[in-house]
Amino acid sequence: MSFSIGGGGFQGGPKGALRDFGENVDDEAKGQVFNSEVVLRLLSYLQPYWRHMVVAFVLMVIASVVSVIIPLLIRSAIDDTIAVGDLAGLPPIVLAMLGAFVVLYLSTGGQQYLLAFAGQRVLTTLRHKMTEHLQRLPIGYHDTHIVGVTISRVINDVAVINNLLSQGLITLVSDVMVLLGIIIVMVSLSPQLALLTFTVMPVMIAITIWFSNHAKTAFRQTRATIANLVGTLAEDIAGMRVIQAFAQEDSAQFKFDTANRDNLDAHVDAMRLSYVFLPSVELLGMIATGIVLWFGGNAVAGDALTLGTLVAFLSYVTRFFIPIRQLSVLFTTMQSAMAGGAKVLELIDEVPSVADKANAKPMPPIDGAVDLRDVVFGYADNEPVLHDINLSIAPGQTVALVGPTGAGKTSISNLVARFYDVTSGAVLIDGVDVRDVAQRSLRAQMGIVPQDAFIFSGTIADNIRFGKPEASADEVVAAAEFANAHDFISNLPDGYDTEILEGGVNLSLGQRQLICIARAVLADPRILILDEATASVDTITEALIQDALDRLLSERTAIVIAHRLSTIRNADQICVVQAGRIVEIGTHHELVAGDGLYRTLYERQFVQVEADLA
Ligand code: DCP
Ligand code: MG
Repeated sequence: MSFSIGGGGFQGGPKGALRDFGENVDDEAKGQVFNSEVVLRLLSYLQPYWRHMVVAFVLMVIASVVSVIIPLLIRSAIDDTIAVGDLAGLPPIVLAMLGAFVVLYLSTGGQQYLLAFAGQRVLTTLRHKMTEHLQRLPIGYHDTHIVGVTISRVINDVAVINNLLSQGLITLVSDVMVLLGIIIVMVSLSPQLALLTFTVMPVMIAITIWFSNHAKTAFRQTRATIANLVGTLAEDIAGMRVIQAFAQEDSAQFKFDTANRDNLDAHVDAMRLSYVFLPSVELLGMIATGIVLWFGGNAVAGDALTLGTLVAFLSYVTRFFIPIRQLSVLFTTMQSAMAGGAKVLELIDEVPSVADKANAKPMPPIDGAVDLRDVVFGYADNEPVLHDINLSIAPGQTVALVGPTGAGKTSISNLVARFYDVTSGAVLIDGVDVRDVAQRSLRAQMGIVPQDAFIFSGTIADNIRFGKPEASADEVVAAAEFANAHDFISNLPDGYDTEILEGGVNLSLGQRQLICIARAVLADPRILILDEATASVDTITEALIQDALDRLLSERTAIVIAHRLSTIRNADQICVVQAGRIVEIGTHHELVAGDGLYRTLYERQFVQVEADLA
């Protein structure tokens, strides 16, 4: 018994089923390594932990200096004691080395701890900020953004930023410091050997540039493919019922496998680069060591160099390549952090298309008059789906919106709840333009019973008091009684404390509807928007729901996207919507007496049913 075939529901507009989930590919294509705006803004999140960062920085400087000093101690041990046969000087040097290692150990450990401490807190703050903002963003945003990708933003992208802020920047500074320190010490120990070591540098620079360029593409690819994978998975899980119903497991699996394989290929590519690059750096280090050993050995034999200096030098050559290797890996971390950071900031900066005015006042207690005046509205610019809507509802009246699917019924109700703003014209409640008041104060006085009877995980009582968390147990029971839900709830083993699983799957659809009605009853809104569910339930439940709805609708202004004949008949006004326009308005008797769309729809859908029932 339905005037419209299939309903849009309040939660979601039509979402493109087959979309490319890797929406961040284009942005990452820029592959920026450093975006000062992104870094500065992200750094501001570290500000509350500046003390931690300062201490971490100091510890980092200490660790860098100590690590540069240790080979000098070895040199001293060889040249000043072992080589001259004066072993008395050896123990202090060994002790000094031990001390240096302890300092290195403590400073590195402390630094890691402080960075992790601050980094994890920034991560938490960013996630808080993002979800807070997501809640502020209008339904229009959520209707047009892919759930999986948004989740990926809040979880994955934030984690890359954490890598950058906590580890990355400090590693960058410390690597550069160590590198400079080593170069200075090497040059001062033996300029000739230092120059010989640096002969491998051009090759080193060349392969680093090669690696970075390829890594840019490879890592971009891994991130794009993982976004696609998450998106595909999220959609498959959400659509599992349909997949199984149409026995399309194989094609869904194939689609997922394709995404999965793309991700694998991207990772293998990226890893292959590392397999080539890192050993190449290793090899260059070996070549440099060979050069130093050869020329340095000759120099020691010719008394141009002390043995200790040679040993220290060899140690520096080995160390020299560690920061270089780390820096090139860091390079890719920075790239993903810049791309991820830009995405995170974009979300935080997203300007709500439905926003409170600066001087928005709270909506005064609502009496219940609703007026739509010359309303034009479209979801996309220049594509109006509602034209010249004029509708006036007196306080306490029930208006039934009927009409073919896609006519604009849900859209009209979306405007009254201000989920969207009109393109032109105005929606007035008690004569107040809904755009002039604070959204939350407006919606707090409105009740919405969505078509899909959305239930949260938690207990039944939690769900009923969702709109009024402070409600007492008695109030919850009273609301359930009013909504005809009390009987079935009391028959459950745990009654009102029954734990509901995510999506309310352990309740029947009819039970979920009754709970949603109880939720609206408890909130006692002055204006109620009801998207009647079309799903049929058994006749007893149907009667319970009907009875509950009748009581819920009386005494308040109600806009009902109606499918039940009884709701339509009892309505004070029936508003027939077709192709975005109100084509007929009147009571059931008036409209049936006419010969418009209502009468056609009525005869086609209900007369036969009534005859059957008679
Ligand atoms: N529309 C859109 N973007 C959205 C929601 C809807 O472009 N996020 C379009 C689809 C329809 C038109 O707006 O062409 C009207 O959609 P409604 O959801 O308002 O239609 P109804 O509620 O009348 O249809 P149904 O009975 O199927 O729920
Ligand atoms: Mg609809």
